[in-house]
Amino acid sequence: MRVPITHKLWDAEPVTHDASARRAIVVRSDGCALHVPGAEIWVGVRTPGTEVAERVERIEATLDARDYNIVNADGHGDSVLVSIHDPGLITYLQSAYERWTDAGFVADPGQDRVVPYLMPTPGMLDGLPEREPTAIHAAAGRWCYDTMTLIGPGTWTAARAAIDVTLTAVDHVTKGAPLAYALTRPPGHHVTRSAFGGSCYLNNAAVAAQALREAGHERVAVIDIDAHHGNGTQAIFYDRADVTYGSLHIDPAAGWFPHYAGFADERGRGAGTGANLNIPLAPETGDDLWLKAVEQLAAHASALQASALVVSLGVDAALDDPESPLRVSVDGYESAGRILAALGLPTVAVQEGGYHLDTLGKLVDATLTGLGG
Ligand code: SP5
Ligand code: ZN
Repeated sequence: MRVPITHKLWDAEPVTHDASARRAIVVRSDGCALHVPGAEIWVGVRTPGTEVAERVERIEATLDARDYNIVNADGHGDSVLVSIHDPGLITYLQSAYERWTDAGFVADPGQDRVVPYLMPTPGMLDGLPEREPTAIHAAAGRWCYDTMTLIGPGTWTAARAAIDVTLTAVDHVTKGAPLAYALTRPPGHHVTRSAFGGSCYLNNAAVAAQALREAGHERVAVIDIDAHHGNGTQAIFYDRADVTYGSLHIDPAAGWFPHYAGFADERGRGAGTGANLNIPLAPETGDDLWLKAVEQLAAHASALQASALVVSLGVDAALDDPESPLRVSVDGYESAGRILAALGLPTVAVQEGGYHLDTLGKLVDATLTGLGG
């Protein structure tokens, strides 16, 4: 799994990695640790959050020990972000925690995170305009579609830092690096243009794809190997032919998040018809079938003639992961990386889910090793 250590005989300095391999540049930010979920409220029960800062700390520690080139993110403006998300969502995320504390909810009724209580579903509005409510406790359901994705004091800073990490990784690739990895947190693929959820606040992978488009790539493929369907990324590009989305994931029809999206008959709409590909998998699926699906996703990206690749790199399909019933091995992740590397495209890998702290680092290292070709 590790890149073999080689020594050039004519050189005093040991060369730690094969120079021909596409060794990932790793981009990170201190800001990404500042989001503390506090809890996830699931079926009304407050349980400990699983999307914790220790996830990125563990991944970085492993990559650091394996001599990746790790760099800090550079600051970037909002231009790509506002082309992906509704400005109302951005303004809401930026201000929600302060509005919540100003309204006194931390003391009374004793809730230290922004939690929705009312969601204006299409059925409730029945054609009425989706107004911006005055009360923060009502606004909390205007932009968020679940009760698991809470907002605390560092949430906005972390989500915005993840965008800087992502855009810095894109910069490396547009300047000629073959492979960059954005060590993002919080993750992003469940966020649509105007609604967040699934432990995600801003869609990092969608921002990466759009930034690659703006850097001159005519067609960008997003391949999502997170255990869950990336309903947000799918929705953002559903009508477009210039950014294709392919995902393999635990079958929503088997009762898994995001429940309402990720079905095989979702193929895109209008100009995007045929550009979207979903491969739902049964619980307990292991390496063989999972890798066959990865091959199908690679073939789809290749057939649509993408010139750049974004990998939504969730490692929660792993055997030990508590959030999905898929059973992919560390070697399976390395093989997935190799299959995608064979496309020969400049690649930005963006961290999504993965919740088993003890194995996160080696799963990511294995995938990046495979992506290195
Ligand atoms: C980015 C990502 O992987 N998001 C996945 C979010 C899916 N969460 C679904 C949670 C379903 C209920 N889990 C119960 C655990 C209670 N803490
Ligand atoms: Zn996931």
